[in-house]
Amino acid sequence: MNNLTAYDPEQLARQIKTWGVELGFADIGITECDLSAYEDGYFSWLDKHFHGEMDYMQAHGTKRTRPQELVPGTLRLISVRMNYFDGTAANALQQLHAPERAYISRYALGKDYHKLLRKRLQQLAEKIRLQVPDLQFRAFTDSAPVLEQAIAEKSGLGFIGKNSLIIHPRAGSWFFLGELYVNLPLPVDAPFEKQGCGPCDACIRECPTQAIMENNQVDARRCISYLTIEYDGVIDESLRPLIGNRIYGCDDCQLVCPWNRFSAFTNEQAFAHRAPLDNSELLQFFSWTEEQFLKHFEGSPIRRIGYAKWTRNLAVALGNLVQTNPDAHSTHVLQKAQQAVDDKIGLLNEMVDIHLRWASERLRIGLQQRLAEKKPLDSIAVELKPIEEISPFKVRKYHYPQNRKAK
Ligand code: B12
Ligand code: SF4
Ligand code: SF4
Repeated sequence: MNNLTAYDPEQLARQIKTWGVELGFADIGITECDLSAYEDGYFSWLDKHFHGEMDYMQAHGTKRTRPQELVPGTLRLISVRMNYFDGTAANALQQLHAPERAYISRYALGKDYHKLLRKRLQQLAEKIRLQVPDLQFRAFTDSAPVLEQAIAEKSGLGFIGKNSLIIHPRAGSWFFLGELYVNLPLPVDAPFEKQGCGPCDACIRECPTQAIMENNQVDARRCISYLTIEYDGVIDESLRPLIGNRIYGCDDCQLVCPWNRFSAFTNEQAFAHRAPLDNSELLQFFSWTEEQFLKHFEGSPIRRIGYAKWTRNLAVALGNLVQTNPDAHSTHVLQKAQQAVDDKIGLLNEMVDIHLRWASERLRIGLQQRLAEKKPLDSIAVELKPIEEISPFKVRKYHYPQNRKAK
């Protein structure tokens, strides 16, 4: 530990921020290890079983809220954020409001972020070690019992919004978080003390499954992100229609957030969208074999969910095609969808089959109704429901980064 005194902490903290930016981080903050203000919130979330089947969220006791229990000797937490919104990807709203198309959350259109962020954090630590050879550190991103949002808020990277995400008033929320736990007594940054949502509650109102509960805690069991990515089982039948065409994750509580007008696009080539992920039809994805799935998703976070859950999610979205407007085009799509769904029943496992049978039945009933109700185009046009009443394919005000057109 001798060398720990041989540097100027103020100067090193400034250098860490400069190096961090050079390594592609959009912001870097430093805080100490006392997360006690967040401990009750975290345990009350667990007590309500809002974590669902994410056992890893409760497996580590107080290690998540007490950094020194996870990494003894830690004195400071360096929090970083990296933008991931790719401004060149197809428009999220258009994809979200076209039920025959597949919506994939913006963070998953490019390469998996875990490796990239950890590598950059490692590089940052190596630069610090050149100045302080006795540096001890651990690098994390979404990979260990770390309370990333609490650390980011305390480090001054943003406030925890009502949607429970870190939001910076000048940078929105389209970024990943990562941390370095270090044994250096660096000066700390001012925390974000003011919650910046004010009277806005757009995310709470717009959440398709009403997953944002009191105290702005997200009940993961209702959240589409959990249901389509983390959850391995049978999705509750009452929630399936609300999922719409979101086949991997969900962004609605960020798309509606006014602070995201101020977010910036990513500069990382790794997060650039891979065609056709940003702009594909459900049936195109559904036609992929397991081999094609594995090939297309090499290096992508989507590969982690496996082919069975991928098929389950697509089955739910195909079953939701019946929520589209009853025009001739969609009737044709329904017929194709039902055939494709029926062809996959019995090929994977019972969990997937339950969703396939559900989709098939909905498509069958939807088709029957449409064929029985065949009316001249004019009368259909008169009877069309306003699209904003058709949940979950809502058309409301969404906020894109302002520089969207600049690229
Ligand atoms: C578990 C998890 C999920 C779960 C649960 C989400 C949740 N809100 O808890 C699911 C699978 C649903 C999920 C979804 C998503 N996630 Co996620 N997820 C995590 C993970 C692993 C842990 C989050 C956690 O600790 N939750 C526990 C609860 C208790 O935390 P909380 O609600 O924020 O509560 C805190 C405070 O609000 C406060 N508090 C809570 N209740 C109360 C009550 C009172 C009275 C008070 C005073 C305080 C208080 O204390 C709590 C502790 O800090 C983190 C990575 C990490 N290791 O931290 C990523 C992380 C939060 N996820 C991330 C992302 C990007 C997403 C998605 C956008 C992905 C997508 N597009 O589908 C969605 C967004 C959904 C949403 N609105 O949260 C990013 C967020 C980046 C950012 N800008 O903040 C993270 C940080 C991953 C990363 N490294 O970048 N996620
Ligand atoms: S990610 Fe989607 S389902 Fe989850 S809280 Fe946000 S809007 Fe609701
Ligand atoms: S949508 Fe409104 S309430 Fe929700 S996080 Fe953004 S500012 Fe806060």
